[in-house]
Amino acid sequence: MKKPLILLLTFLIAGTLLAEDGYRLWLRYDLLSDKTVLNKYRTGITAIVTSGNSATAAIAKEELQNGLQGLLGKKILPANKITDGTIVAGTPTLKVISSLSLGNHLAKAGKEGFIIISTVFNGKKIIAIAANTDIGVLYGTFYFLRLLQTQQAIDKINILSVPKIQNRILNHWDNLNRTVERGYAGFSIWDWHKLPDYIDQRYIDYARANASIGINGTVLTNVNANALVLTKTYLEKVAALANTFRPYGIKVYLTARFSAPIEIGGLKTADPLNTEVQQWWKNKTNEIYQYIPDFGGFLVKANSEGQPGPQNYGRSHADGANMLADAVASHGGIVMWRAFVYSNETPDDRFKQAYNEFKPLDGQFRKNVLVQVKNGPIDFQPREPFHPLFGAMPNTPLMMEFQVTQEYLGQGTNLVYLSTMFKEVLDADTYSKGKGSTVAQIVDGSLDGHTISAMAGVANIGNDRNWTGHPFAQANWYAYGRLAWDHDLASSQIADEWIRQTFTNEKIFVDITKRFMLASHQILVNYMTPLGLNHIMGNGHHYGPSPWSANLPRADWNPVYYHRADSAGIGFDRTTTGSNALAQYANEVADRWKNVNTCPDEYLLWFHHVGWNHKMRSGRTLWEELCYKYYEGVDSIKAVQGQWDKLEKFIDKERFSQVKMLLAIQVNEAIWWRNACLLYFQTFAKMPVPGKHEQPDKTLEYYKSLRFPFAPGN
Ligand code: GCV
Repeated sequence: MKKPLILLLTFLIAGTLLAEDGYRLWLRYDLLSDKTVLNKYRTGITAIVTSGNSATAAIAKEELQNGLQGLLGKKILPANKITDGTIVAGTPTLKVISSLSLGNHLAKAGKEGFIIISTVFNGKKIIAIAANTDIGVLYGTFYFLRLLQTQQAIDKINILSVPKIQNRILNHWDNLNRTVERGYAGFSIWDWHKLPDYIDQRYIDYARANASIGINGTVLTNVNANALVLTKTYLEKVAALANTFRPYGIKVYLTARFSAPIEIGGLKTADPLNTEVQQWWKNKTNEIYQYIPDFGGFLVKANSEGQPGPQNYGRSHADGANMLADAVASHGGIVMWRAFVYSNETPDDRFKQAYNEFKPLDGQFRKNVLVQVKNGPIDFQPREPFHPLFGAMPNTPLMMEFQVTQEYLGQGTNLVYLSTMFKEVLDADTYSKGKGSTVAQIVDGSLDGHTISAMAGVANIGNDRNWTGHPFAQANWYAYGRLAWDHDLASSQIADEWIRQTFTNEKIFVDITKRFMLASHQILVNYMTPLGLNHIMGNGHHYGPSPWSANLPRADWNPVYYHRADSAGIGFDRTTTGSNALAQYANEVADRWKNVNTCPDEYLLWFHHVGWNHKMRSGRTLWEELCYKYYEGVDSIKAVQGQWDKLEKFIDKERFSQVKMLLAIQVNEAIWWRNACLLYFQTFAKMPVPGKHEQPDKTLEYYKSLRFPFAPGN
């Protein structure tokens, strides 16, 4: 081969290897750029000693070796002897760990927690990553590598980290035909057709990524469930996935279609009080556990949006959940029963319906049932007040359901960091047991003394090369996992870690990116649904604005049901003069929100029908404020676009230009939202958009005419 050709090939291969296609997520382990930090690490870390023979222990060891080699640019070898700078990662089966007198701390670490401590053993300076179990060691290893990736000092570490929530779960809304409901990152990563024989490397990398942020469960299938997944053919496939995930500490769960006894069992009924039905579920569950001995349990959407459920037989949600709970109980399984219910036929505010149905059932569920509640009362809107069920069912473990996929938050094209939104809900004070009764304390079980706890995040993962479509959507997967482990973490810390690991430790890049990530949720709310507007998006696919929609078959699917704009004003009166949904909250919360003058601006139109000329805190009228917010949203995202352009030199070309193109789309979509909504609401307010703003350049008719028959995720 001629020299230039060899050179060209070498260049091409190197180019391919270096391509940043986003596949490596936050686990890139590239050589650290800060030479001072690098030298410190290189002298401070000399060898590793690990324990255990399990697959999990082997993964921890490999992760540590690979991570150190990548970050430090040198091989750190396993040793038999402790020397200065040894990293000892293991359980008390390792003599070094047992002799460190970590007893008390280890007792607190429980089954999954870990300790990382820089200490001295036999006169040698070491760093110990200690845990009671191999999975704890793996979590600690990831944590330690994160410290290095983010260039933290390691000479005086003393960390005890224990998950606050037991079951930290992803919910995949993945169908057996590989489409993903509300998925914006391609098709499902589960290749059902090739399973169980073909184990895609992605399954392993998925498990590793989840373990790195502490996620320990995955519901493989859509809550709009297909009973076929419970048949032998599919259970073999599920078992293959479960086997792949197990060493990473991840349990598999399935969605149970309530009518499965009829559809795949040949029974005439699925009535939960029918003994044949009960027996069918027991047998089915026993069969599942034969395939998957550590099967986590079932997630159920029942009597909601057309899904079958116990109410088809005049039974309650508790009857349905308890039947399944009895079937999995002896195997240690749980049932996650969703509270996302509302009915068009019920002549009451949709906001109130889940509470009305579930609160009376408090205390009636079996011990292994968790009621899974969305963060807000309607449906993952850009901003919702916390769900009134949090605080209303002290005798039932309530789990949080967040939506990580951005169904209502810009789908595949908008850069929105969701951690601030998650935190807003977790930190909300329900006052259910006096001041300081936060949603987080209800979810982690500490407020009401529950022994099981869980959090679910509707996954944003697909088979796109970079997993999540938008490069910044990876941050939402990451943030969800980190918060499920520790809901006290600050969104800024999570963003900081994620940016440094995913892109670079360069200070300017980190500072600027972090700033706009932290602002991004409010920016989106401003240009989509300011001041408490909600559910005004396109029909079915939920893409783009459509506040005028009024012709869907169900009143509670129409945007006009939610914003209630008329010549007098806009917003949903949920005070005593309206639906009185506020009565579902503790007095302290309701009292603040029921008064138009004390209700925070961000929730105003959630609870009040407000006159167009109402004076806001800012001194502007409501109409002016609405215009102001929409314009502020667009201006802010344009500013983000400008900031991103300045960051080009700090990162790779691929991801830089992907984000640049997506931001251009986002700016256009923000302008679309602003113009379409203001032109429409103006037909009621009958006032001009204040003059200093650039005026909409298209007509309302134009915006109304737009159609998106193939919008993704629908
Ligand atoms: C899985 C919303 C979504 C549906 C989703 C449903 C749910 O209505 O638009 O796609 O169905 O929530 O959470 O069950």
